[in-house]
Amino acid sequence: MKKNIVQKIFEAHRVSGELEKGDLVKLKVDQVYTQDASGTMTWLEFEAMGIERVRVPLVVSYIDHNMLQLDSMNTDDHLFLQTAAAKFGAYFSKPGNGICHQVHLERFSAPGNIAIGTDSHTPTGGGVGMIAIGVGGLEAATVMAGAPLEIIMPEVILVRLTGKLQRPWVTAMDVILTILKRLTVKGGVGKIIEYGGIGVKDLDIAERATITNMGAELGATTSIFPSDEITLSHLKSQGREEDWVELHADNDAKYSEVIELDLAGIEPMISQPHSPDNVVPIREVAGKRVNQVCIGSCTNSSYKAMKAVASILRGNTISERVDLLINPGSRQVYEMLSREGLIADMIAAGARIMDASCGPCIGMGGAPGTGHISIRSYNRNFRGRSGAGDAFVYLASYAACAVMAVTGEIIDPRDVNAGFHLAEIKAPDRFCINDKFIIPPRKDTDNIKIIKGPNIKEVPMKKPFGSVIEADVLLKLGSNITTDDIMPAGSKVLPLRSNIPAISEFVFEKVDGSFVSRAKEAAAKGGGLIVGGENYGQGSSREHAAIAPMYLGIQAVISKSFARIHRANLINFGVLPLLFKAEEDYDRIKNGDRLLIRDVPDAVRGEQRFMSENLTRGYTFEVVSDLSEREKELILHGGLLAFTMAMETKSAAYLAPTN
Ligand code: MIC
Ligand code: SF4
Repeated sequence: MKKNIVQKIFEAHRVSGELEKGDLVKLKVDQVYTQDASGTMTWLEFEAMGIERVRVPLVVSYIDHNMLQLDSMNTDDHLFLQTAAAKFGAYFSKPGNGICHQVHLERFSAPGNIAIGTDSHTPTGGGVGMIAIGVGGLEAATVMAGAPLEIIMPEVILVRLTGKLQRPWVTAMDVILTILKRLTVKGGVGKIIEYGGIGVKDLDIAERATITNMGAELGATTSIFPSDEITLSHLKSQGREEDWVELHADNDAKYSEVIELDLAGIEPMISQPHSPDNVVPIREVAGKRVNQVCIGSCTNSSYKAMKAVASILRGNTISERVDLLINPGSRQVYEMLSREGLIADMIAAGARIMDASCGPCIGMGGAPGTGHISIRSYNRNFRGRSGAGDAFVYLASYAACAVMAVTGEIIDPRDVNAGFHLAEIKAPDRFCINDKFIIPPRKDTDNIKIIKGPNIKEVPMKKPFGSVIEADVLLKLGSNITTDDIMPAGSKVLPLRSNIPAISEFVFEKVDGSFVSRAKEAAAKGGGLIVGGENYGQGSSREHAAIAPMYLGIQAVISKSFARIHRANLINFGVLPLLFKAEEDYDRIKNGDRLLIRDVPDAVRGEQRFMSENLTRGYTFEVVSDLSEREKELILHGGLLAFTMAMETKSAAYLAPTN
């Protein structure tokens, strides 16, 4: 049978299941990585499972998100993560080494491997032909404990690239923004996007990684490129050519859909507030005054991107009204730019150079001013994510960002008459390799003590369901609700990631300031319910968007559809993801209605149809669930952790070593 790349990698890793769309597939995992914002919970969960050492060939714990040290909380968490990595057998990437996805791409990504990461942009690794999937922390902890990864087989679609990018002002960012415009933030749900066609040869690894990174914004399970000579030269330049395997789809391999994209037709694009798919050609919004420009993030902070930015800024001065913030993606990138004098070019132009970290992308500093326009080379522009609720965040390529920092207005770089030079940049033959701060796993772990600061609290668990759920609808929401809406990030909230009681005070803070107090009142009367539209929980992998509502007493979310990672997180923490059987029932429910959902455990075990009643308005309706057999077990136990801990031996079915 002719196979696509996804089928080839899945087959080589299959533990069980058919590779047919909708089937439950269990896969052996080669690599797991965590980052600090989601990692504290993940490692606490791993510790709670009582396993002595990770049972996956490669595990890396990165520090990149919670880098502001306003008090002792983030620093304490870093020490916890460092000591946990030492104790449990993971590499530890110190603060300053860079953004997990960029560092992983440089130092660990391997074609043909399967990696999971506790961050939604893990698919960045698809740029080198690796299946890289973002998951919730508990999912990752379970895999680190030796369980296979379980996923419902997505459909595989092909994006066939033809032509060449018309350089110099069109970049890979414009490619993925064009795809987002076409497919929207829901367009990739339930899908893996495979890239192919002759145009692939025109894209280097940094460009491919930008495209797979932002596949997360399409809602795709992951995205992947072939592994070819370009992949080989990337690995060679990182001193890792032994990790190379060639990977191509067979001629006539089958896909559920084929999308044609001519690279030559792509022009500079921009995503307008407040959704990454709100994309137009830059020319359509030209002329608006710009207050802030931020360049970096896991989408656009490679050596190539940064070198291009330096070449644009060299000899120029940024506009008086613009604040320009630049985060190199990794220590490797930062060191190389510094040695070549490129940081000096940026500084001379007026840029502020920040840590090699996520920074303003997750509201860790760099918040725009009131009502300001911020242009960012990042991947998400959800309202409030920047730290300023009324700011207008646009997303564009690093090249367009650099130009706009100088002009002080939104402009298509092709329309700037003179004064800008964008050098043609080739990936170097050899990157500067310095792994001294990626601390390898220790063998002698007996005397290692895991150090926990006072802000680190235990992982809470949910009680299993009684026979009915009788609860109030605490919040009715529209479509495309993000995890940033549910559980905000930013400098004030992120340090509380290891403390669920404290972080739960911020649930839906930016959407409805009285949600938490209503939830607390409701907790005494059977808990609460949330009603959502399509694609509930899109965006990040943060399981806090499930744990904190659970902690506040949320029993179920009833929605038209769910984003993949968030749905899994709800189930992992024992919250029922329910679907409206009839669309009009969504319209009929109002905020504050009291609902009765009958025979919950029986319905979960049986046909997953839940007879429900709106006690406030006096009508009955049906909601359903689509839980797999495993998910049913998890829900009935109150979640994955409760399930795992309820098992007599830690090595029963779900933790059976797979390697
Ligand atoms: C994000 O970009 O939203 C984050 C912060 O990286 C999240 C992870 C988290 O919230 O810990 C993600 O993308 O998964
Ligand atoms: Fe960090 Fe932003 Fe990338 Fe998330 S999207 S990993 S916050 S740089």
